[in-house]
Amino acid sequence: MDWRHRLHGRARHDFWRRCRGGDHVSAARDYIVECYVKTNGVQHNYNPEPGAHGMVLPLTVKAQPGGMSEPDATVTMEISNSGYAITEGEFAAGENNVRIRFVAQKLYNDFVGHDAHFFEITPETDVEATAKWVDFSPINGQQTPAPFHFVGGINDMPEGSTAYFKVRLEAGEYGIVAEVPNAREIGLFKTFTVPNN
Ligand SMILES: [Cu+2]
Repeated sequence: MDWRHRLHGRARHDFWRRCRGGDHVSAARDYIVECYVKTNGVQHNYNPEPGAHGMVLPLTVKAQPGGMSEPDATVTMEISNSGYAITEGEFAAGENNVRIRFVAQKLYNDFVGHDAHFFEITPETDVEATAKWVDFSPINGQQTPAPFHFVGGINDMPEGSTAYFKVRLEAGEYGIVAEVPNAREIGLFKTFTVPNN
């Protein structure tokens, strides 16, 4: 999977409502994974003609528990209304097993909520442009090519849930941003340094 093509489930809003209502998933559910990054103004989930975009994938989650154990985490980060906080461990050079706790969640007026997208900061990186790019609602939002190199992350999930992902980092500077309007101004933005081992 190409992480630069972020994947979203359009069904997630329905998922949110069910989770908030305490109606835990007890039957098989169908979902759609989609990419809504834009190229030449066209979102990738759109399929105007054969061979064009159409980055959508239907999938079914079975009701039977998968029996998987909780993944290990080398660093734990919480996302709340006030931003990101590392609560256990730290980012290091090499592979990081990241646990994200969605302590608070809400929908912003671009229909997206708190999430965490990691990008490299080099002397050439325009951090302000990057923080704005991830908001898809402006006409140039999430339009390829991105002004930064995206290394990994996790999309919005319901409040109270926990997500896991792996990210391989080299020593250097990184940023984390949420794809909501004015993310940097409202604090859904953080930078961190990975030291040389
Ligand atoms: Cu795409």
